[in-house]
Amino acid sequence: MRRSDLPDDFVIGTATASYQIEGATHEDGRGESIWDTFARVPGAIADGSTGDVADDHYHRSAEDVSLIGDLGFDAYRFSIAWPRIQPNGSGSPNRAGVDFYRRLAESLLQRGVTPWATLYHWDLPQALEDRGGWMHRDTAFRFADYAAHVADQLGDLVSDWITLNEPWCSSFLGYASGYHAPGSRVGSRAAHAAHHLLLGHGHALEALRATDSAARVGTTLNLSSVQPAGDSEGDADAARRIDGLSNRLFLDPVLRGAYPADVLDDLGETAWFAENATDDDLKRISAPIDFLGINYYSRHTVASGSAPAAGAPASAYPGSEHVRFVKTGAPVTQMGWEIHPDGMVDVLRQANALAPELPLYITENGAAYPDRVDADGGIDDPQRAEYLEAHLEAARDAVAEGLPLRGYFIWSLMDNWEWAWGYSRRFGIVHVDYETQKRTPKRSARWVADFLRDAVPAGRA
Ligand code: PNW
Repeated sequence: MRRSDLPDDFVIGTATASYQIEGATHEDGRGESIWDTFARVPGAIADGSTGDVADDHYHRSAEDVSLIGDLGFDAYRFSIAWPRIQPNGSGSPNRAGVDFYRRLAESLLQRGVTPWATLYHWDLPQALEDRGGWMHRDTAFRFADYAAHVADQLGDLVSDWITLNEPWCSSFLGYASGYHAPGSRVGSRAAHAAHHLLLGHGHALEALRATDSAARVGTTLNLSSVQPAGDSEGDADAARRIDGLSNRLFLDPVLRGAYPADVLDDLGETAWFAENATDDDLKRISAPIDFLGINYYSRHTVASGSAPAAGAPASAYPGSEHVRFVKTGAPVTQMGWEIHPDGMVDVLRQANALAPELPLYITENGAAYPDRVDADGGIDDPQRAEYLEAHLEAARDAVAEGLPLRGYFIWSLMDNWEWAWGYSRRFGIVHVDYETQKRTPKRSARWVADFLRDAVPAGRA
C-alpha cells in the first residue's frame, strides 16, 4: 500500500496525551489531577509508577516537534492538561501553562504540522473530583469555562479542537470498574458521569463556537466492533448490550440527540435519565460538530454467560455482567486486543449511518508490542509496522467505499505512560529510554516516514 492510494488531502498524523508524556507535574503552577492521585493508590498501576516524569516532554517539546516534522506527519494531536490551565479547576488561566501550549503550537506550525488539540484526555483537576467529579453536573459547566479560556488563549494558533477523548473510558473505567482514575465503583450510576461528560462536550462546543466560528470542533469516541460469538439469541443479546454500552450510548446522543432506550434499560437508569437528561441537554449534546473522531483498536466477540461469582471485580459493563468476552484465537497485540482491521471499517459505517455527511477521522490507532533491541541498538518492531499498514489499508477501503473518512492518527508518537499499565506497555513508533530520555525511531517509524513521503516502503514488515 502507498500513500498515494489515499486522497491527496487525507490527513495523516500522530497522537499523544498530556499526562502520558509531559511529566513536570509539579512545575509552573500545574495543579493536581485525578491521575496524580490515582497513580499513588497501591495496586492501581501495574508497575507502581506515576506520570511524574513520563517522557519529560514538558522540557523536551522542541526536540519532539522536530521528530514529528522529520517523520513527515501532516498533523499532531496532543492534549491540554486542564490543571496546567486552571490548577484548581476554575478561575483565570495560569500564564505558564498557557505559554507552554502556545510554544508547542507555534513550533508545530513553523514545521508545517497542523496542531490538533484535545481539551480533555482524562486529567481532571483533583479539586473538581473532590466536589464529585463527573458524577456532579456542575463539572460540565466548569469544563465549558475551561474550554472558553483555552479558546481565548490559543484560538489564534489552533483551529482543530477535540472536546473529549473517549468518554466511555472516563465514565465506565473511571466510575464503574475503577480501573482508571478516580477509581470509583458506583456500578450503573457511572452512566450519570457519561451524561455529564457529554453535557460538558455540548457546552464546550458552544463556548468554542462563540470565540471563533472558523475553528473546527469535534469530539472523540472509542468505538469497538462487536460481534456475537455464536448464533444463539443469548449471544445476539450480549452483542446488543456491549455495542449499546460501548458505542451507541455515546454515538446516539451526539449524532441523533437521543439516548438508546434499550441501553438505559439494561443499566436500570432509565428513570434517572428521564428526570435529569433534559431536552435542552440533548439539544446541546447533539449540536452540529464539524467532524467525529474515532479511536479504534480492536473487536469484541461476546457470548451470554452466567452471573459473575460473588467477589468478582467490578465490571466496566454494569447491568451486563453476565456477558463473556470470548477469545477467537485471532492474533492479538501485547494488550491482548484482537487485531481486526476490518472492524475499523465497521465502526466507520456505524457512525456514518447516523450522520451521512459528517467527516470522520480515526484519531487513534496503534499497537503495543515489546521491542526487540538489535545488537547495533536499533529497535525492531515488525509487528507494529504490519499492524499500521493493515489499518491504513482498511482506511483506504473505507474511502473507496465512499465513507467520509478524512484522516488517520497513529497512537502513539512515542512510548509513554500507558495508564493502568504504567511504563510496561509501549505504543510508540519512537522508542523512549526512560533512564536517559533518549528518543530512537523504531523500524515502524522508518516505515511510516517512507509511507508519508510516498516512497515505496522499504522493508515492509
Ligand atoms: C486509549 N480499555 O485508551 C487512550 O485514548 C490512550 O490514551 C491510550 O494510551 C490508548 O488508547 C491505548 O490504550 C484506552 O481498557 C485505554 O478498554 C484502555 C481501554 C481503552 C482505551
